[in-house]
Amino acid sequence: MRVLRRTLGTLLALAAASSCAAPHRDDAKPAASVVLTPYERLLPAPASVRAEGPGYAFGAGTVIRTGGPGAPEEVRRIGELLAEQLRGPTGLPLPVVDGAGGPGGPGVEDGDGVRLRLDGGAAELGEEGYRLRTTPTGVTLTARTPAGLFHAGQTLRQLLPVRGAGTVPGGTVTDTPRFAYRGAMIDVARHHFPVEQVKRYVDQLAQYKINTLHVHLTDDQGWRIAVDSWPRLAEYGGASEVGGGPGGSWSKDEYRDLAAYAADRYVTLVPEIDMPGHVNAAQAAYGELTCDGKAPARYTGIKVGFSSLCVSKERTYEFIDDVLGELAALTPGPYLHIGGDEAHSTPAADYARFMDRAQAVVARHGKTVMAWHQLASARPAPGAVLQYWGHDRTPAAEKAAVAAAARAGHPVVLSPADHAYLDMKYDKQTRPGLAWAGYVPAQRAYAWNPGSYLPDVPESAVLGVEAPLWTETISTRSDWELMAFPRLLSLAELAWSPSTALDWPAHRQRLAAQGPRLDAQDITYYRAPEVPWP
Ligand code: TNX
Repeated sequence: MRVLRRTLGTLLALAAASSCAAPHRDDAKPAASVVLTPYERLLPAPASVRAEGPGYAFGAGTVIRTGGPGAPEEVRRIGELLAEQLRGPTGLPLPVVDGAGGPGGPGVEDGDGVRLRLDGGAAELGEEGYRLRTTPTGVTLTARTPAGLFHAGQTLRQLLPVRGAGTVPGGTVTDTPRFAYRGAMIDVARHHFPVEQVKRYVDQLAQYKINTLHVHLTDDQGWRIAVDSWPRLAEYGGASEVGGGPGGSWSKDEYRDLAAYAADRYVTLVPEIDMPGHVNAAQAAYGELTCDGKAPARYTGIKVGFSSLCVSKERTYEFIDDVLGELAALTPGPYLHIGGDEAHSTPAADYARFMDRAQAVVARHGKTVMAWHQLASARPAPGAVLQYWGHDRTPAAEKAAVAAAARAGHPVVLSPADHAYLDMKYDKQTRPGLAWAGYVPAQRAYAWNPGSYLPDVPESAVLGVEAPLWTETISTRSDWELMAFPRLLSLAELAWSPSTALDWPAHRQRLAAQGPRLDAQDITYYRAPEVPWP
């Protein structure tokens, strides 16, 4: 038996010494494109691959089997979704059958095809891991949880050709994620986007095993979610956006529909109501939310840090209780994000006082607080998750406050702006985007190690990573995708793959191999010059 654990790094005999992409090496230069095997193309790189024996050829008779009698309905649903995702590219009918009713005959579970199996005993696969085993009779996906089965299906998609049926090579992929929180964020406040566009992003994220979508729902320029007890928030506060466009907002039914769509793809939504700053749209709708009681005009520029809720007014806390209460009821996931960034118009003592009360409101509604890392310098509540968004030039004291919070048990999500911000321009030619944290070329998105990025924040304190996309300069689907792709894929790999698999020369080949898949899905992406696109 030939046991093979090929990382592309070894294959290319490049950078054998590096376990993580180093930022300043020659490999920013263009590379030649290399033809990869299907296993080598997988992105994020799996934890382990053993290529072995002949593979399974998809054909007209291939069925998707979702288990015998007693298999949970959820497995059936995962099988249906996988079939849908595979039918287009393969051109095959791919009926979904349960073990008892398939062409293999009554009681037969082991017929040819794709088999989905939940195995509660597969402890080594954890909460989201899976095994994908391919022999000439079929492909068996095994996981301890439905989420793991779903991820296995996404791996299978990548093992098949971009177009046509093809053969999945023989062997076994055994794969578990490095981090539990693998996130992206979309700012629907600076520009309004319809739920349909966000669903499209959910599909793109899930494909690369990203499991969290943080939705920045409110900011100075717009309030995008209906709140029954304060209807003018969405009606008036939603009718604006950067640049003076009409804006818009989502009804609760639309939000529920999005949350359910995401949940079906094992993506959890983290809704954010940013406070005590970034609230001009709310104050424009309700003057009582300011200290002097006067509603400001709506704002369509891109400055930050000028608005603040009135910390000394009780009405402020009735407002956040109503808003967070309604949002908690809409939210299946554990977290409510309460922002807390750039509160430049809120004195530090007021900020801490306000955040104490806001965190208590979140807890009262049964959710866990998530906030930008400025909360670390106030008083984060037990269990609160801090999202770090600093960069190379962030003062050491600010990083130290995050490290101290991590030591006190606060999980940290890393979104370093000079690596993970998808709204930073790739270079000076990039038309959309900002550059306050510097340019973020494709390689830079990959060139950091979340496990050792922040001084004194050990990997064990890192819940995961998130790639935010702020939309001050982004108002179309194609600009959104242009900024996200390919950098989002690099973040996805940092979040999922073991640190030993991280290697830029290999990763850029994997990125290149995704190009035709992105093309086939009509996803706009930046043809980053460091990547040897075919
Ligand atoms: C900083 S990141 C912000 C946002 C801006 C973004 C633009 C963060 C927590 N606050 O308000 O949209 O920069 O890159």
